[in-house]
Amino acid sequence: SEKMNVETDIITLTRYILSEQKSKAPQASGELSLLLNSLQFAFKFIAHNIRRAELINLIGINGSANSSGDVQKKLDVIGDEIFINAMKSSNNVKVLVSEEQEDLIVFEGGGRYAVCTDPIDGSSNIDAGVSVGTIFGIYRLKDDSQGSIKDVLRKGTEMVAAGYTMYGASAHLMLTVGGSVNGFTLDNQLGEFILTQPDLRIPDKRNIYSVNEGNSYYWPDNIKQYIDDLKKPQEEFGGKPYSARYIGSMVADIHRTILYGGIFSYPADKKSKNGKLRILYECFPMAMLIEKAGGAAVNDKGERILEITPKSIHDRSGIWLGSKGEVEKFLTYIK
Ligand code: AHM
Ligand code: MG
Repeated sequence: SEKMNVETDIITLTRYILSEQKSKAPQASGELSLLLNSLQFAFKFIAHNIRRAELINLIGINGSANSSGDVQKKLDVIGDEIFINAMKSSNNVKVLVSEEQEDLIVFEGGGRYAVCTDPIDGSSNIDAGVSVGTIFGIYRLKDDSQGSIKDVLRKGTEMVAAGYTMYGASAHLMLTVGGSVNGFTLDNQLGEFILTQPDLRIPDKRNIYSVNEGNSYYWPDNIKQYIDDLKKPQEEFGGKPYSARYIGSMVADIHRTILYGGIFSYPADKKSKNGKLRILYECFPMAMLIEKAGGAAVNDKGERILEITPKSIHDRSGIWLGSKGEVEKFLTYIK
């Protein structure tokens, strides 16, 4: 008979979620597991549409205008709709905050969780084929909550889970449900996320910095000084200076930072007085992932990002995150 080298006992995301629930919270109702299952459906559906959109753009599958003359929806709108529908039908989400929605959404019925998301972050990069992603953070509602803005205007330390899915050559999901960080890769043929990077740890140091230096004219002096110093030969890195790496798509820049180490930043400056990145669905989930992987995440004052309490759902913050040693070096530049 034919012999094949096939792994027959792979760990899918569903299997991982169920075994986590069994081992860490045997008494749990399974609501979070069901919610995570709805999330993974949203990721697959968005990934599918991003792949299709690339083809449609390149070879014009539908022609420039479709036959009924409908205006074709932009990918961020499609992503937002997919996400909202998946969360609504999961029956376990009461409150949803989306970058694409000015107000929070409260679902009738709903469940015991609040989800904050940027459904397609970095969408300005899509036409160039650069990776974009979905970022998400999850809170459990307080026992007496009926579902309101109070459920999400909380410290990041109160999140029960967070992560992102990056849509590149394949879709990569990085997830923490409070313990370690695990990486999953979508097998398109199987339609399953497979555990490919268990218990990810970010390197303690690495000579890579990731920031939009085009804004440096507007930076305060201490940030200019810090970045200038990184360009000098570094004794601890064999005399080499830092390398600059900036994709301009947060998920892709954070993905590299988790895997290789280094520091990523989007500071506040004279032009963007509160920074650019949003606390609830950009800064918090990435900060939780980075911390759970052994790194650090602070704001421009050097305060821990996850200790901030946002005042409104679209609040922004300056952010510095990555390898612990790199964030500590940055902190020495703050008076
Ligand atoms: P968006 O939510 O409008 O897509 O903006 C967020 C993106 C991040 O992915 C990325 O880190 C940042 O904006 C890049 O901004 P800039 O082009 O100013 O460097
Ligand atoms: Mg965004």
